[in-house]
Amino acid sequence: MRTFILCLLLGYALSLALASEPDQAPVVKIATPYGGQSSKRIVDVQGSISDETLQQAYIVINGAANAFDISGGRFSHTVVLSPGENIIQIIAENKFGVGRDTLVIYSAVPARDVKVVMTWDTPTDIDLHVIDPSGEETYYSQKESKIGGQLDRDDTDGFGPEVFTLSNAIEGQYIVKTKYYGGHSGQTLVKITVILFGGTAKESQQDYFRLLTQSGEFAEVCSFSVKQ
Ligand SMILES: [Ca+2]
Repeated sequence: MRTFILCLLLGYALSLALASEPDQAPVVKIATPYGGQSSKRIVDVQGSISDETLQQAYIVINGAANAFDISGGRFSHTVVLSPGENIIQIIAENKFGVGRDTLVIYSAVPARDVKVVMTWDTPTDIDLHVIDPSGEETYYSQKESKIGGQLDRDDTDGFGPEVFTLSNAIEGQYIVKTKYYGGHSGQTLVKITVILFGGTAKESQQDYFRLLTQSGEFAEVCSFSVKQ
C-alpha cells in the first residue's frame, strides 16, 4: 500500500515537473507601464515571461543592452527615461528560441542641460564629485548646489550609477572628479558619461575612463565647458 502511494506521489511530482518544463520559445509580455506618454522620470517596467525556469533576461533601452535577474517568470526593472521617445525591449531566450516585447514611451520630463553618469566595475564605494563654474562642489555629503545641480544618490557598495543633473546650466567650465572612498577592492575602472543638452538638437555625449588603484585616491577625470 505504501509503495502504491509513493508511486502515486512520484507520478504526480513527475507530471508537475513535466508541466513546467518549457517546450517553446519564451513569450515575453510587458504589463506596465502601458506606453504612450509619461510625466515620470523613473518607471518600473514589469511583466511576465512564460518560461519560469529562466533566471536572466535582457533589457534594451534606446539601443543599450543590459542583463538582469528574473525569477518565477516575472520581471521588474527600474528605468530612468530620457526626455522624448524611449524604446524599451525585454528579451528572453531559451533553447527553443528568443522572445521579446517592446514598449514605446514618450517622456515629457524637462530636458537637463547637464547630466553626468558614473559607473564602476568593483563592489566598493566610489564617489562622484562635480565642481561647477562658481567653484561649488556637489558630492555625497552636499547633494544639491546653489545653481540647481543635484546628485541622485550615494552608491556605497558597487557599480553605480551615481548621477549628477543640472536643469539650467550656467556658462563656464565644469570639473568631474572621482574618489576611491571604499575599502580596497583592487583596481577599479571608473566610467564617466557626460551628456550635454540631452533630448535637444545640440545634444552631445562623451565617455571618459579613469583607472583607480588604491583607496583614498582622488582624481580628476574630465572637464567640459557649457555655452548657452
Ligand atoms: Ca559612492
